[in-house]
This record gives sequence, C-alpha cells and structure tokens, in this order.
Amino acid sequence: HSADAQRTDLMTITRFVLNEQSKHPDSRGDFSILLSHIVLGCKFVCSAVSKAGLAKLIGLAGDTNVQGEEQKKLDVLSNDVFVKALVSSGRTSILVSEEDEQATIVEPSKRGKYCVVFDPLDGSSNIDCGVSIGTIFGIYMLKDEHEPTLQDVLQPGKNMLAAGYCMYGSSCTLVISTGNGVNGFTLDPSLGEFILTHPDIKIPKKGKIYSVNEGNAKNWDAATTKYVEKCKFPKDGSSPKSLRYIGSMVADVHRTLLYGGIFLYPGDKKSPNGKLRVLYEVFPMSFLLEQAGGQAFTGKQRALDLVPNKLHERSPIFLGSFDDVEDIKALYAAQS
Ligand code: AHM
Ligand code: MG
Repeated sequence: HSADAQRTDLMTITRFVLNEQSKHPDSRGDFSILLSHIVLGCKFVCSAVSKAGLAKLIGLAGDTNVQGEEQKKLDVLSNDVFVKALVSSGRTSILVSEEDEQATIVEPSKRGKYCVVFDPLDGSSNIDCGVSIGTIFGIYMLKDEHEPTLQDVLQPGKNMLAAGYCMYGSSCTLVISTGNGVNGFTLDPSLGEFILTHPDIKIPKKGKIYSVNEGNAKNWDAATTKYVEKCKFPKDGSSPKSLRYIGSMVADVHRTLLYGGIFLYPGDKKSPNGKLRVLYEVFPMSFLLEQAGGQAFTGKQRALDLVPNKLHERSPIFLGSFDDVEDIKALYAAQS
C-alpha cells in the first residue's frame, strides 16, 4: 500500500454500493440507481445551503430574485429537488416527506420497487444562522407487485432496507447503511463525488457526551430526569459527561456516532411523544446506530420495533453508545 495508491484509487459511493449490491445474485442495479438520485439531491442541497448566506447578501435579498420570481425557502426548495429526483429515478412507488402532509404516490409509468421516507432539510432553526443541517432518509421495499398503499411505509423500522443522512456542515458528509455496517463518505467538491472517508463506522461502547434540550427539563418524566442527573453528578466515581447540543438531529447524531455518548429527545408532560418523527427521523437514525453497534430505545421498546400508525407520527428517542442506552433502559425498567 503506497501513499500513492490511496490517492489514485478512489472509492466513490457509487462504486462502493455497486460492489455491495453485486453480492446479491438478483441485483439488477436498481438500488444503485435509486441511490444515485438521492446523492444528486444531497449535492444540490449542499450547494444551495453553502450559497444561502451569499444569496441574501447579494441582490437576491428580499423574497424575489432578478427575474422577479419568488425565492423559494431552502426547505421547500430541497423538498422539490428530492421529490423530483426520486420520482424521475423510476425506482420508487411511494414517497413520504416531512414537508408534505400527504404521501406522494408515483404515477404508474414511473414506478419502481422502493419506498422512500425522508426529511429533506432537517434542523430548520439552524438554517438562517449557518449552523449544520442535514437530510435524513430511509428506504423500504414494496411488499409485492400491487398498487402502492400507505401500508407499504407504515412498517417498523427494522424492515428498512437502507437508511442514511447527509450533513451539510464544515464539509458535506453522507453516512449510509444497507444493513451491512455503516459507512461515511465526504463530498470532494472539486470532483463532485462522495469519497469513502469513514469505512465501517463503529460507535464507542460508552461515551462521555450527552445531548439533549435541557430547556425542557421542567416537564421531563422521572427516568429522563434521573438519567441527566446521573450524567452531571455520577455517584460511581466516574467523571461527569460533557453536554453538547446543536439542535440539528443530523449533527447531534453524527457526533454521537463518531465520538460516542447519547442523544435524547424524550417525551415530556407537554409533548408525551417528544418532537421527532418516527418514519424519517427516528427510524433511519436508529437503523444507523444499531448497525454501528449502538442502541436506540423509545422509553418503552427497541425503536426499530415500533409500528407507526400515521405518516407523521412522533416518538421519544434515546440513542447512542450501547452502554449509555443500557443505563436509560434500566431507569425506565425500574420506573415501571
Ligand atoms: P425541524 O424538523 O423543525 O427541523 O425539527 C427537528 C429538529 C431536529 O433536527 C432536532 O433534533 C430537534 O428539532 C431540536 O428540537 P428543539 O429545538 O426542541 O431542541
Ligand atoms: Mg425535521
């Protein structure tokens, strides 16, 4: 292995996924085609996000651009791009987006065997100040050849075929699992390609960071309160954990995956189901965390066992390092 080989043999995300898929004898490249359309959406959003501050500064200020057309808000624009990219892939039948009340049923001539659930631009409170935001997605397979229905996506997270996110941060990072570990790719802007930079990500067994919106502490239940108290004032002689909270799920989960620790969005007295959405936030992130050797728990059960009843359902979520999630599970078990 010379240093040179590293620089000339580039493992792009397309090449990586084609390699992975070729292990399935019945693979016809459909998944790779679907993924390339998702990647296109991510590249577009990455470019739009990085120009967003600039667009405000120069001429495009206000709500109209030079042609006098209304400027679309970044989250609406991102949604339009993903919906169009997914439909035109010819590989999807039903799409669920955080931005759309109703599911999109793809017209028969463009249908394929996949169902995609996604949040095109998550972390809305961070858009206008340039803090990291991201796209989250999960992929299901249609049960059999029939008219797609909501039942095809109202499936437990463990039935997902693949899940991932793209973080628009200091660099643009795409993390994905097709059920065979987790791999991270970084966009090389000069090539316009995602290159494998984080092969086979494993989350540390235990971490030193907890991540939660502590402003909601007044309304927490006893288990969450006790857990956070334990993070700050450990009684077993260990050091207190550090607190990190960005308020963008993608960024908070990405850090948790790489550094270890726990991310919590618990239910509370005001919002018994918390804030985060089951299909396109809780499930994809739980899928990735489990694939990386961590755990994801709802306060009642393994997150991926949840069966959603409606498209935009919410659930409390505790996810992260295996041992840290064990601790919160023990507190909930003691409480019931
Ligand atoms: P959004 O869909 O409006 O962007 O909200 C989702 C975001 C998550 O990215 C993040 O984990 C959470 O909301 C933060 O919520 P809060 O501001 O209540 O701490
Ligand atoms: Mg969201």
